[in-house]
Amino acid sequence: PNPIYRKDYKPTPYLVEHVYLDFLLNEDKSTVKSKLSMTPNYENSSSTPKLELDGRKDLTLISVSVNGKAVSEADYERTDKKLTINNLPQGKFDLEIVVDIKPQENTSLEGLYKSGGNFCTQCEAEGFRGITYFLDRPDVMAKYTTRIEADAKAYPVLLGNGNVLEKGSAAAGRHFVVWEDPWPKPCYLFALVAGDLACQEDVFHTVSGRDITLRIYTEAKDIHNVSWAMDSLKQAMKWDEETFGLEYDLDLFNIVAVSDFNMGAMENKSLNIFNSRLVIASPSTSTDLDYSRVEGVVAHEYFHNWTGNRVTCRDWFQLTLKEGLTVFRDQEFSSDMNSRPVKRIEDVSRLRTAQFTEDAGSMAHPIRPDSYIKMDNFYTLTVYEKGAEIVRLYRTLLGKDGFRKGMDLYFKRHDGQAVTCDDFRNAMADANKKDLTSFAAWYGQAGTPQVKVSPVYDASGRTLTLKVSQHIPATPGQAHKKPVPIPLAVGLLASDGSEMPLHLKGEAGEAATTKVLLVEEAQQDFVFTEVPEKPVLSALRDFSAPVKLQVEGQTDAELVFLLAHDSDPFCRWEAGQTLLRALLTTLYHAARDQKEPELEDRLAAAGGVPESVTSALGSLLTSKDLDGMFIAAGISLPAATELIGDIPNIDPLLLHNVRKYVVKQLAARLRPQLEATVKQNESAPGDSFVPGEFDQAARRAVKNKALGYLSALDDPAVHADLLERTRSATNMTDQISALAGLADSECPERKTALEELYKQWKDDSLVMLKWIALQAGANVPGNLKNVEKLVEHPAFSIKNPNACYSLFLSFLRSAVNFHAADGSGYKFIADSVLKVDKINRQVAARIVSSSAFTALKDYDLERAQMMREQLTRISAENGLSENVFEIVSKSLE
Ligand code: BAL
Ligand code: ZN
Repeated sequence: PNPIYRKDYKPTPYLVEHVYLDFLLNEDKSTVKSKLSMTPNYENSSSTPKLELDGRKDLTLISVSVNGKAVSEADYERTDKKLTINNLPQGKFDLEIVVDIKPQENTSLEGLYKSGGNFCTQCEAEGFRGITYFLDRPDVMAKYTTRIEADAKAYPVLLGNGNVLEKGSAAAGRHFVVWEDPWPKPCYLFALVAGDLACQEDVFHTVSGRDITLRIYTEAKDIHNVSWAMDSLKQAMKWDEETFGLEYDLDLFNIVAVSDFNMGAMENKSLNIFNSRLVIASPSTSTDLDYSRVEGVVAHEYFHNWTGNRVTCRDWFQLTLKEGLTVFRDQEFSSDMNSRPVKRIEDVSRLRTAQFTEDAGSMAHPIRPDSYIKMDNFYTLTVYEKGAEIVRLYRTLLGKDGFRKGMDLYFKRHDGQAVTCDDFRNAMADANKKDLTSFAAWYGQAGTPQVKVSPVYDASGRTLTLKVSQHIPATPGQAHKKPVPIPLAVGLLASDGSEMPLHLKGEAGEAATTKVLLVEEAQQDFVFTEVPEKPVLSALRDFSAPVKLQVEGQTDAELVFLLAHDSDPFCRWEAGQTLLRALLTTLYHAARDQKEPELEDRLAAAGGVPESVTSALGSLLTSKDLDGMFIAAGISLPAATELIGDIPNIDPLLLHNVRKYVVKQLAARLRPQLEATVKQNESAPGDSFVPGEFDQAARRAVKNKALGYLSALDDPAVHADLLERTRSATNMTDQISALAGLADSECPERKTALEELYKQWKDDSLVMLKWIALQAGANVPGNLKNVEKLVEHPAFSIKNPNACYSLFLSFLRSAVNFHAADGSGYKFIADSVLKVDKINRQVAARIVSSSAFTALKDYDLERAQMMREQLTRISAENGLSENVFEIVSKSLE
């Protein structure tokens, strides 16, 4: 397969003004008739350019005609991917194409397919070409009219984009609806749903006084569990009006939940289609985390109506233009709805545990990639999460008002257009009269910048000099990098824990207690004056840039001090994490080079867990001024993936065992405090679960985190308590947390709890996903045989993306079993990828790209070699998808 390059972008020679689609949906085959009003987009010339339409080989072409006249076979060519039409007339013309498709056989879940007996679509990025031949690229924006016809009994609900223009009956018990979308859009935003669905309806009054009808559709059994999604939608609509002055632009907004969906959800114009796990929520089946995800994703898709739909991307390389910006918007929304510090910590954790790894592996790419083989492989954490961090940089530098001015100008200039990341940056720059040219480097370079800060205090001159340097490691295809502009937010703490007023040399103005330094060079000094005593530096406040920070000479005592006193909640949390990362690294190194005595004894001999760390975490745990969510995050150990890459040729099993040792030590020493925490945060009998109620959720979070620590003690009394909790829990957060506490122990309670949960929830597919994930990710030695059995279990279906993600992605997180020394875990994943690839290439590609296979050079030589063997085996497979090929071939380079 050939890569597509960003530098090769060319406008299309033809545009489409209007698209008329007629879908005749049937069980054996469905017919799609399209009528396209084409307009020339080329320089006048005597001959007309050829029209190359995208398509898939499973389209059965029935007819092509231009201006009502059949195109002769001599005037068009077909390949597996294109329909090329020659000798077109000058000026505007109508093109009519009829194809047959078989949605019922479409297991890729791209284009038109069936889920749970209903028809639905997924067109982003390039699914529309599986429905009919078209200019399937985002810079072709057209108005759509869609007629949908199907059997009235089997498919009473027929949904499309926009407003209903007409509806009625058709012959043989069929019916039809015609939808018209007045807003021009690219075809990736086209959607259709036909099914037997229940509906919950509500209304939103806009700021200008219009009433918008809101409808959520699900299978009948789930419709009573959509209130949270509906409330989230209304909150998001209100927030976007208040925060960005953005009002909804149609009279109807539909959400449909389907159970087979590759992504989380899709922002099709006025007809969002959602993975059911991000719509359906009830206290007994959904965790607090599920609730917050539903809230965030419902908002995210709604926000796309402006950032993505009204202003879209010129080409797919610009994906972060809409995704980075919309993730930033949903993060801000969730921060305003809940706890801002906790949301920031969650987002940074996700970035660090997964995006930093991606940015250091074989698939590393800039937020605006330069090339791709399959665009589907670039819906990544880099494009989304790092992209959001880059948007946040503008906000940090320009302030809230400056950022809003930039957004206003962006919409003023580009509403109705398909544009680039440069257009966004220019709007930010022009609205604020700032030169932001250097920010282009963030869009073009992959890799996580490593920033070093050396604070030098001069007591006689009362100055503090921060010597700052930055370095971006080489990534595939990019050996040398230039510096990027890094806003580095800093504060200085006095010995009593108070914040010093900051005076930056060469800068006038009010002395604030947080200062944003703009680091633009490879090395730069910043001097603070009037610094009365040697301060403790608090750096990268609120995680002001997506970088890895190292403060030279920082002592454990300073970190403990920051953990106790920093006024910046992110830095307070980060101090604890830095302390723990250093501890894990030290212990890992101490244990690595010897085989004897037993690991625990070696770790103890190396100093074990120092009292200073234990007491710092103990103070956090018992703090009265912090909420439970923050405490839970504060006492959590950094994920193993945060250390992989920093420790060369890591042995993942040893790291896992070191982590386990630290958890057990902390649990043993802090047992009284942990037990007290559990007791203080138990919900009182009769307390009812209130979705979105922060205090309740915070209490559950810290209680369950404490129980998680206690479970590491391998104490039969704790196991019995956890089993009892799985039985008596009144909400899924508590029930699944208790089960998770048992999942890694080889105790009899584990088996009982798993069996009981299955019995209780076997008819609820969303709970079954949790049940599968817990077992697949367990670190019980020899668990692979259980995971292999799970693949055959009735609760699992290899055709369902959610089930695959729950099983295979969770298995990838099991250090003990995925990284088993005999390579059996690697083989299992390779076998599974090959199996899934024949059904659903996007899901198969996601499994490989989430695996350590893409970072095999970070692992010990034996494991790296075994991973390479499995990748080679996958790459040799006949008929391998381009999706999997791209990831595997890059990982083998
Ligand atoms: N556009 C694909 C799904 C999402 O990011 O909203
Ligand atoms: Zn999105």
